[in-house]
Amino acid sequence: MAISRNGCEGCNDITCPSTIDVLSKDIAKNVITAHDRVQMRGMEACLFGSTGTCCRVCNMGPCQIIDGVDEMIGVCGATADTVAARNYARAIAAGAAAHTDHAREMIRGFIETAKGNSPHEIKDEAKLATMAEVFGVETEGKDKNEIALEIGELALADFGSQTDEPITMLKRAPAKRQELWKRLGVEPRGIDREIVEIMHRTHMGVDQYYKNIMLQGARASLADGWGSSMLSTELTDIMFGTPKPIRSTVDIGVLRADSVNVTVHGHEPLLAEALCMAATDEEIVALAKKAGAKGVNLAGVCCTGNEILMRRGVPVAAGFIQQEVVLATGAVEAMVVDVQCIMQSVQEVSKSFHTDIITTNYRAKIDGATHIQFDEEAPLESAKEILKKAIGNFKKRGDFYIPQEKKLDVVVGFSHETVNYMLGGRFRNSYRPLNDAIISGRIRGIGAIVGCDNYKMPDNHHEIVARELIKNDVLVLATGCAATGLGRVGLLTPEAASEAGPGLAEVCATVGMPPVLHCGSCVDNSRLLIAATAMVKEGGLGEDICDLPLAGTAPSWMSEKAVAIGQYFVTSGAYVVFQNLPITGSKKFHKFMAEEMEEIYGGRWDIEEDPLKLAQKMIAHIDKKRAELGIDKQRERVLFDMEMRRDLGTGGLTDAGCHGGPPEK
Ligand code: NFS
Repeated sequence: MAISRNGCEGCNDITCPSTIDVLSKDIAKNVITAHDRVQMRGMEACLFGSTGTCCRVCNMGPCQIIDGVDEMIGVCGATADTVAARNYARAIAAGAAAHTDHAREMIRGFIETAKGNSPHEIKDEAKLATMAEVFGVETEGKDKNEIALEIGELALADFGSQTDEPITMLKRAPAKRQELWKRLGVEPRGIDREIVEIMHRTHMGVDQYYKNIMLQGARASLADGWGSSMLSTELTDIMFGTPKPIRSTVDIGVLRADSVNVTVHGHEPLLAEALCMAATDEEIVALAKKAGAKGVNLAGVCCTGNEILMRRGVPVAAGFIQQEVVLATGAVEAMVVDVQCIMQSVQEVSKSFHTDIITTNYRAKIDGATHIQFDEEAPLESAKEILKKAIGNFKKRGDFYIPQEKKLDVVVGFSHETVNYMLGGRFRNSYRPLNDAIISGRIRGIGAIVGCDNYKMPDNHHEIVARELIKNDVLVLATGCAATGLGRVGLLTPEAASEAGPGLAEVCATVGMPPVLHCGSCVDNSRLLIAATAMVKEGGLGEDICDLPLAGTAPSWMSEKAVAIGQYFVTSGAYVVFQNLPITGSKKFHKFMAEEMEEIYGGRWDIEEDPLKLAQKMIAHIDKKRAELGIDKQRERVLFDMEMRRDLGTGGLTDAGCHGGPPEK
C-alpha cells in the first residue's frame, strides 16, 4: 500500500532533512517505512506488554497481570513483580546473548588470524601486551602471533567455563567494585552460563522473587559488559587497529552517483573489514569500471558502520531508523547484512529498486533475500563474491536521488586510549588532565548517550539531550546509532564546542576535540567502562565508578541489547535513565530498580520521557556526585595547587562511598 506523503507531511516526527528529502521524492512513493507502519497501526502499544506485566512463560496463559488486583495475577499465582522481573531478566539475557555470539565470532576470527589463516594481522601490539597481562600470558621469547593465540584461546574458554571462578576480564574493574560484586555473589562465571541460568530461573516455577531474579540479571549483564563486549572490543582493536581520531562524513548523501554503492549493515566487523579490503582490490575495481562505475563505494549502516567509521573513516550512510530510507534513494546496488538490527522490511523495500539484499550469516536469513555465506576462512573471497553481485546490478540502476546538501563532517575514533592522548598529550599520557578538568569544574561531568533510535519517538531526542548536556559543561561520550544521529546534526566536530558551556568549550578549544566524542559501536560501550575505571584509578574522583560524576542514557532505545547495556552500567555503579522501561506495571519491582538498586550497586535506573528533563536529571545526578566528592565549589574556577589536589584525592571523599549491602532476603 502506498502512502501519500505530500512533501512528507506524515513525517511529523522526523527532523532529519535528508530523510524527509528522500521520502518526499517520487521514486520513494511506494516505499513503506517503519515510521509509516507506526502511523498505520493506529493503535497504542499493548499496556501489559509495555509495562512488563504480560506473562507468556507457560501455556496456562498468556496472563495479563494488574498489580494490586487479586483476580488479575497469573494463573500460577505469579505477581506483577515476578512477571516484570522475569521479562526484564529475559531481555537482559537476549541482549547479552547477541553481544556474546558476536564476540565469539570475533575471537574465532582473532584465533584464525593468530594462526595465519586470515588476511588480517595483529596490529596493535601495545594492546596485545595489555591483554597478555590481563590473561597472565607469558610474552618472553614469543612472537606476537603466539601470544595472540594463547590470549584468544583463554578468552574463548571464558565463554564456556564451568568453574565458579569469575571471568578473567572482571579484574579490570576498580578494586572496590570487584569486592562489592564478590560480596553480592554477582561475579559472572562462564559467560554463556549466566545467560542459560537466566533462562532457567525465569522458566515457569523456578525463581519467583524479583530481587533474586535481578541478582542473576545483574550477573549476566556483567558477563556482557566486562566479559563478551569488552573482549570483542579489545581483540577487534588488536586485530584491526585501535581507533584514533579521524575525519569522515555521515548522512545518506555519502552515496555516490558514479559508483557502485554497497551499504554494509549489521554488527560483526570481520565481514565489513573484508569488504573494505575487497573494495580496493584490482579485480573488483576493474570490474566496477567495466560496468561503467568509478569504483565501489562502501557506506555503513548501524553498528557495522560505526566499526569501519572508527577504524577506517568509511562514511556512514544511516543509523537504525534510516535503513529503509537509504534504499529508497534507488542508488544502492546491494545492502549487505549480517546479524542484529536488520529490519525484515528492507527486503520488501528493495523490490521497488534494482537493489539486492545479501544476507551473509547462517544465523540471519530473510525470506526472499540473496544468501552468500561469509566464509571466515576465506573472508576476502567471500567479500569479492558479494561485491561482484553488487557490481552486476549497477547497470540496472533506474531513477535515483541522493541528497547532496546535507552531508556532515565528523571527527570520530575516540577509544579510551585516545582520551589519554587527546587530553594528556604526548608528555602527559594519562587521565590526569581529564580528572583535573572535572575537579576544577571546567568539565562538570561525563554524560554517556548510547543506543538506538526508535520510531516511537521523534528522531531529535538524542540531539536535545546532547545539546543540553554540553551547554551545561558535560562532556558527552556517544556510541551506537545515537552517535550516528549526533553526527548528523553536527555535534561531532570541534566547531560544535561553540555550543558548549564556557568550561567545556575551553577544554575542547585547547585540545581541538568535539564536545561529543564518538566512542564506537554498541559493543564498544565497554570502552566507557574502561574509561570510567581509568578515571577512578587516576585518583581524585573517588574509589569506585559510583563515585564519579557521570550519568548514562539510551533515550530512544529499541533493542534488548540496550537493556543489557543499561543494566551493566547500573551494576557497575552508574545512574542510567531511559525514556521508558517495561517495569512500570509492577510497584515493588519498579521501586527496586529505580530506588533500592542504588543502595546495592551505587547505580540505579530512572525513567523520564521528556528528553530535556532527562538531560536535566543526568546533570542533577552529576551535581549530586560532585557535592559528595566535595568538588561542587570548584566550579567557581579555583586554581589548584598540588596540596589541594592531594587533599581531593583522599580526604575529600566519604569512606562510605556509594556502597550498601546486598538486597535483604
Ligand atoms: Ni546498538 Fe547497533 Fe543501533 Fe541500537 Fe542496533 S545498530 S548494537 S542496538 S539500533 S544502537
